[in-house]
Order: sequence, then structure tokens, then C-alpha cells
Amino acid sequence: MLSNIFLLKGKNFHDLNSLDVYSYPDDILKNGNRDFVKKVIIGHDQGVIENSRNDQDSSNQKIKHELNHFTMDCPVPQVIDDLNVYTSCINSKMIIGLIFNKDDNPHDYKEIFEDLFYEMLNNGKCCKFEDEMEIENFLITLFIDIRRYGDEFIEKASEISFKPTGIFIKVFLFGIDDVGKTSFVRRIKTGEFIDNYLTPTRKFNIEHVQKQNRYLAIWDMPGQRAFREKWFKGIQDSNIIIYMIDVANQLRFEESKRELWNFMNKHDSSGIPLIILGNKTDLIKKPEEQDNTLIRTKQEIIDFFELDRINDRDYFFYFTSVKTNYNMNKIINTLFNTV
Ligand SMILES: Nc1nc2c(ncn2[C@@H]2O[C@H](COP(=O)(O)OP(=O)(O)OP(=O)(O)O)[C@@H](O)[C@H]2O)c(=O)[nH]1
Ligand SMILES: [Mg+2]
Repeated sequence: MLSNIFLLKGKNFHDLNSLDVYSYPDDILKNGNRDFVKKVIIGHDQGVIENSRNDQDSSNQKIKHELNHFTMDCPVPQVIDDLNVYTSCINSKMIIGLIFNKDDNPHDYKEIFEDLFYEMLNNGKCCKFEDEMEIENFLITLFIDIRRYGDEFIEKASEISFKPTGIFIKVFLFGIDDVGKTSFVRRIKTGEFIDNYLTPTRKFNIEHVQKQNRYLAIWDMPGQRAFREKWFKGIQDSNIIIYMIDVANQLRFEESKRELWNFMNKHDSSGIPLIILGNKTDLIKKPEEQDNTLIRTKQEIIDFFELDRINDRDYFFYFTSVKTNYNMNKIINTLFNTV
């Protein structure tokens, strides 16, 4: 089974510090360790393949696919630091790598790897590898498709008994700045809440949460005005969309409504379920107040945001407080059980 995917990009592969390293779902530089990256590059560059699993299919045997403007060298299997790695060079500029479980044969994946790669990159609206978010999006899509292939074809072929397959759910989380998106993701991931956490998100913040055989990839978008155009790049292949509102800051309702509808009108995401979260309820609901305070506010919010105009998908509205954990378990269960 595919466990990770990564991409190394830079002008000079020998200057590790200048390399951009992207990986999904795990950070391959987790412990600041660039040794692995170095070994990948050495293995590629000089054909020094440590403990190669299959010598006859070596890096010398490169077949170039001359399709449009992206070409990929024939992938090279290597065992690096005990990891089963399969890498290929793109346009002689970037290295893309897959990491498999030890008992996998990477050659089983060669065809699908190449086919998906060409399909995604040379189809007209391809990724140009200039924008960080495009790259991340490319990696997650490739990862999910290769993994699905592994689950559906390779596992099935060798297993007789039924084995449940993993299900990936991509959650696209957006909303204007300061509503609590990153706090929400952190709460799901670690159970923690940090008050007055003033670190606006600048890039896509992608977090993964696993429960049994389901995997959530939550794409937490930056909400500040300057980054809102980027929302359009993150939505691709999403299974659920969450739009977050800060219910305690009604001064920004107009702006938030405008951004929601602007997004819905400009991007066709019809059919993808939408969850609207009215966060920070702890700031409007005092503990001694009854739930009907919230019910009244919910209708007011639905009216203000004209949510009843949404007719191309299911939508749900929930109040949350990431701070007090209000409704958080309900949302987490909903996320894992949708799709
Ligand atoms: N009282 C209260 N504060 C919250 C809650 N959720 C988040 N906050 C606070 O709101 C502030 C902004 O939270 P973030 O999670 O960074 O907001 P964001 O939506 O990710 O903002 P951007 O990344 O700029 O788009 C922080 O100070 C959080 O501590 C909540 O439920 N209640
Ligand atoms: Mg944030």
C-alpha cells in the first residue's frame, strides 16, 4: 500500500538547503532530517541504488514519454533507510517519489503511476509546478488515486478474504479570517484549544486525521483577503465543504456572506455537501441561557446569509464553539460518516 508521496524541486539538487520539499500525508522532513532527501538524490543521480530490489530495471533504462510539455523518466525502485521508495525525475528538474509498504512491489504500480501522472499534467489545465498550492493539490490527488488503485486492484488480486478498503475524505474548510478555522482543525487533530492564538494562516494548512479505515484530509484555507483567490485552487476533488462564520462578530457578516456567495457563484461545486459552522457561540451564549437563544439566532443567520437559496446540494448549519468543544463531536462524526 502506498504510504507517502513526495516531490523535490529546486535549481540545484546538490544544494539541499535550496530545495523545496513537498510531501503527503506525512512530512518527510519531520525531524529536520534531510538525510533521506540526500539519499534519494544520490540514488537518482549516479545510479547508486542501495539494496536495489530489481537491478534489471535500473535508472539507465530511462524511457521518455514525449507528451506535451511534461515528461517523466522511468521510475527507479530503491530501498532507502529501510523504506521502499519509487522515484522518477520530471523534466530533469524535479523528483517525484512514492513510498510503499515493505511488502509491496513498486513495479505493480508503474503503469498507474505513469498514466495518472500524464493524465493530470498534460491535459490542458495542468499544474505548472510554480504555485505551492497547485503542487500540494497535485500530490494529494495522485496519492489518493494511486492508493485507491492499490486498494481496488492490487490488494484484491492477492487477497481471497474480504478486506475493507480505506476511504479518503477531503474536507475543504474556508471562511474569512479570524473565524476559528485553524483552531477547529487543531481541536480535531490534537484535542487542544489555544486562546488568543493569533497566527493567521498563510498557506494551505493540510491536516490528516484517521479513524478506523477512514482518513480525513482537512484543507484549512487562509482567510485573509489577500489569500481568498487561492480558495479556488484548493477545492479540487473535495468531498465536503465547510464554511465557517464567527457568530460573535456580526459586523463582518456582510463581508462573510459576500465571500460565500462569490465563491459559490464563481466555482461550480454543486453536489458537494456544504456544512456551515457558526463558530464562537461561547461568546454569544451565556451558560445559563437555554438553547432556544441559539435556535433564534440560527434562523436569523440562515435568513441573513440567504442560505435557503442554496438549491444545488445539501447544506447543514451547526453552531460550534471550538473553545468549549460545543458540538465538536457531532461535527467530527458527521465528517467521518458523510460520503
Ligand atoms: N472565544 C472563542 N475564540 C475562538 C474560537 N475559535 C477560535 N477562537 C479564537 O479566534 C482567533 C482566530 O482563530 P484562528 O483559528 O486562527 O482563525 P482562522 O479562521 O484560522 O483565521 P485565518 O487563518 O486568518 O483565516 C484565535 O484567537 C482563536 O483562539 C471559539 O470557539 N471561541
Ligand atoms: Mg487559520
